[in-house]
Amino acid sequence: MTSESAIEKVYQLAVERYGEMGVDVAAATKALAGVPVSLQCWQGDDVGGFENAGGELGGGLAATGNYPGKARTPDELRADMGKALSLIPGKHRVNLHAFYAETRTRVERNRLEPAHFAAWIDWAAQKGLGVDFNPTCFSHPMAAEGFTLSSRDEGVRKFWVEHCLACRTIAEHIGRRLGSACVTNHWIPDGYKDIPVDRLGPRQILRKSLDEIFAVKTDLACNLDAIECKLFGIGSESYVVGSHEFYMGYAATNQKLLCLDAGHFHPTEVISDKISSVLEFVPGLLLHVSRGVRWDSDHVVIGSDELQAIAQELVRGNFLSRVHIGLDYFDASINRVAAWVIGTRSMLKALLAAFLEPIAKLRAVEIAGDFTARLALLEEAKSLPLGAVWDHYCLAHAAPVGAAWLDEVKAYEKAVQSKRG
Ligand code: RNT
Ligand code: ZN
Repeated sequence: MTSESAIEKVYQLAVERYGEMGVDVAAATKALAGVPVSLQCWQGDDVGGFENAGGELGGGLAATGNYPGKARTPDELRADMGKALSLIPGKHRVNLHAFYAETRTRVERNRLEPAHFAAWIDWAAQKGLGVDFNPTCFSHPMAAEGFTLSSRDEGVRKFWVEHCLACRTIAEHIGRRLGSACVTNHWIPDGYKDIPVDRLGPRQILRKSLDEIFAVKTDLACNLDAIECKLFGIGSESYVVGSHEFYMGYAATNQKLLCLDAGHFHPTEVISDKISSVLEFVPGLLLHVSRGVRWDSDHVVIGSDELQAIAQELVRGNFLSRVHIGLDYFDASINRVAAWVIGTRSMLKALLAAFLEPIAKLRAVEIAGDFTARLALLEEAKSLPLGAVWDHYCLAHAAPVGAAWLDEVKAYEKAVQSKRG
């Protein structure tokens, strides 16, 4: 066990060391405490949802792995998320998908109501968590043809428009109840496996559907709409209706939040460089922080160069009031509670590193045209004593220090998850 006094000692030395670089550690940790990360509920049950237990995961999504102990009920999922949240410093949010509704009998997705999320809302209120929301336009017979909001079948299209409208009503209710705007992210899987001859038609239909959905005004203090693009998915390799250009144009024209998912671009294309570009034209962003490995594989977020670059952009640009950070991955090959903890702690640590950057100095040398110093100082900054500040931050926020959280997950796995059939 690391002793508290040792943590305190190295922290004091770190404060001094950062101070020499012109960095105020207390200001950095205070800023970090104000940044919530939205934890995706779907990591806990491999994007299963609770409406038709046993239904196939659709929309070209794939959760690979068969690690035992996934959550089977809403109570189990809440317990698992509660466990994960207790191992992460700070106050955060929970991201729900519509098919995590709790209904006594089957309720069609276009008939969902706030009441079907009462247990989630009460739980979040009691824990002081914000909640975000998503229409579920996949894993459903009406999505079986591969088209939802862009379907040429008017019955199908209407159904999904109604579903999105129902979701926005639910989100507005959630935001009002919890006193914190709910970000509603609209993602659809629509696309073709093979080369289409009409790329325009489905996009015109999607535009019309979005117009119908957003024609109903919601209170911006309670609900914020986001739209999420994608380059390709499994089964939509050749064409995705909701491409980056499509939603970028729509979000800019209609002043919606744009959702950038780190796994939704060409493998060498990064979202960190997009943040300052698109924020010139859209009111805000939702980030789906993810980690693609060779493709949009939704691996657990780790402290990669790109994660650091995302955090740096958010902090350097002072964008955090306009950017909502959500995680989006689903790994079924490791303990699912650990997957949340690893990804969220990595995200927070990357933000802390960004807040601790000797930015004044870096900016000064860049403006002076001294690119030698810029590169040199950026490299030196990488080995400043971040770990000492992070450990102290965890301690101050009553979260386990270092890998101590892993013992708690192992104990939880033994006592709770391993007992699930
Ligand atoms: C799919 C999108 C989308 C989903 C979630 C479950 O490629 O990234 O955000 O992962 O809605
Ligand atoms: Zn996503």
